[in-house]
Amino acid sequence: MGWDADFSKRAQNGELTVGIIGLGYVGLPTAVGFYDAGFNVWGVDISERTVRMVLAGENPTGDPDVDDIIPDSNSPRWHITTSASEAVPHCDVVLVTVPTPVTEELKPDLTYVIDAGRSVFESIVKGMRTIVVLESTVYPGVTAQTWLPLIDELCLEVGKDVEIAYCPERFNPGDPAHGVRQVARVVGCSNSYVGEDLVALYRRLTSDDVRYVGKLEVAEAAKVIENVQRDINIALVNELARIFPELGVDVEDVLSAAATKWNFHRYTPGVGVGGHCIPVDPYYMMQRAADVGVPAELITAARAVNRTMPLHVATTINEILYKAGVPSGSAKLLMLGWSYKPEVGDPRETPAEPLAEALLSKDIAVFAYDPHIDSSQFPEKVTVVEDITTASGFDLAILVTAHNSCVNIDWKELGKRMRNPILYDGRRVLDLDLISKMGWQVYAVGKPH
Ligand code: SAJ
Repeated sequence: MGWDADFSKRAQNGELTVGIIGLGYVGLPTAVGFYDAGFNVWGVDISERTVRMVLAGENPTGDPDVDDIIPDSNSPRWHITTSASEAVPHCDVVLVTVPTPVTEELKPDLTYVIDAGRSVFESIVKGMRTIVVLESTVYPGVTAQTWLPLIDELCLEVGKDVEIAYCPERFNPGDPAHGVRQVARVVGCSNSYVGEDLVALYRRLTSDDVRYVGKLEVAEAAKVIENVQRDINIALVNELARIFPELGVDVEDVLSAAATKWNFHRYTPGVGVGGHCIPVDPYYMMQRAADVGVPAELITAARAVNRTMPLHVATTINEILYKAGVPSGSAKLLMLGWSYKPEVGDPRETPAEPLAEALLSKDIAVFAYDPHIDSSQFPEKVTVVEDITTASGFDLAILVTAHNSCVNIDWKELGKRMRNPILYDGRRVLDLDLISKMGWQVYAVGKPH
C-alpha cells in the first residue's frame, strides 16, 4: 500500500487507510472527518484517557463542536489505539497532528513533532512508501530538519519506504463554519506527484479549495505567516488603543470610521491575544529569521505590543480604582471570562492569566467567572465564581472574554450587588451607554476615561 500510481484513484474511491497521530482539538475532528468521508481510519494518541474516552464515544477535547460526532468503536473502519506500531502498518497515509508549543524562553518546542515522527517511522513497513504528513504549525524547514535525520537513522529510504509532506491544519476551535470539512488547505511536498495525489485525498475531506503549493517550506511558511499577519493586525489596533484615549478619542470610533474604506481590515483591541496559534506562531517565524540572520523587527515589535496588553489594562484598572477612592489592598475585582476566545473552554495562553497576575501584584483580589472553564483550570490565587447571579461585593467588573454568558448578564442586578458599580469592557462588545444608564461607571480598552 502507501503511495503508488493508483493512489489518487484509491483516494477518490475512499479505498485508503488514513492514520492520525494525536487526537486533540485538530486530530480528532480530522480522524472523524476522514471516517465520515468513507475512509478506513486508525487514530493514535499517547494518552490512555483520550483513547478510553474516544472508544466510549466521549469527547476528550474542550471543543463542543466535537461532541456527538465520534464514530461507534465497533465500526470496522474506526480503530483507536495508543500504539503507533499497531496502527502505522495498516496505513497508506499517516497525518501527524501534535502540539507545537513554545518554551518558557519563547523558543519553538519541537519535541512532540520529533517523538511522533519517530513513533511513525519506527513502525513503517519497508517498501510500502507510506506517506507521512505533518499538519502541526512549524516554521519553514522543520519537517525536513526533524524527520529526515530520523528516516536516515532508521535506514529508511524516501521514495521507497516513505514519503514526507506538509499540510498545515487550519482548524478554528468553536467555529463550525471553518471545520476540517469546510476549510481550504495547501499541500507542500518535494515530490510533486505525491503532493498532487495528497490534494486528491484532502479534497475528499474538505469542500473548500485544496492545492499543491510546491516544496515543504512553502506550505510551512504559508501557515506561519497567516497567523503572523493576524498578530500584527491585532497589535496595530492594540497600539492605537493606547494612543487615542490620550488624544481624547475612542479608538473604536476611529476604527469604525476607517472600516468604511473598501480595503481596511477591521480588528478589535482587547485585553490581549490568547490561544495556541496567534500568540505562538510568530515566535516560529522570529526563530527562523534569527537562524538566517535577518531580524524580524516588525513581527517582534507586534508580539511585544500584544504580550503587554494585559499589563497595560491592569495599570489602567489600578488607576480607575484609585480615582474611585477604593483603598489600596482592599479592592475586589471580578473577571468575566477566562478562556482565550468566546464560546470555547480553552485557557491556553489566555491573557486573563497575566492580567490576573498583574492585578494580584497590585494587591487587588481577583475573582473569575467562566462557565466554559473547569474550576480546576484557574490559578490558585484566583477565586472562582460559580454563580454570577449571586456574585456580590466587587469594586470593578472587567469583561475579559466575550462569551454570551458574560455579555448577556443582568447588568442592572449585578450593578446593585457591586460595592462599586465600575465596569471595564476589555473586548469592546458591550453597549456602554445602556449599561451606564443602569448606574455603572463605564470604561473600556481604547476609550478615553
Ligand atoms: N483577538 C483580538 N482582536 C481581534 C481578533 C482576535 O484581540 O480583532 C484576540 C482574541 O480575543 C484571541 C486571540 O486574539 O484571544 C486569537 O483570536 P483568533 O480569533 O485569531 O482565534 P484563534 O487563535 O482560534 O485563531 C484561529 C486561527 N486558525 C488557525 O490557526 C487554523 C487563525 O488563523 C484564524 O484566523 C482564527 O482562528 C479565525 O479566523 O477565527
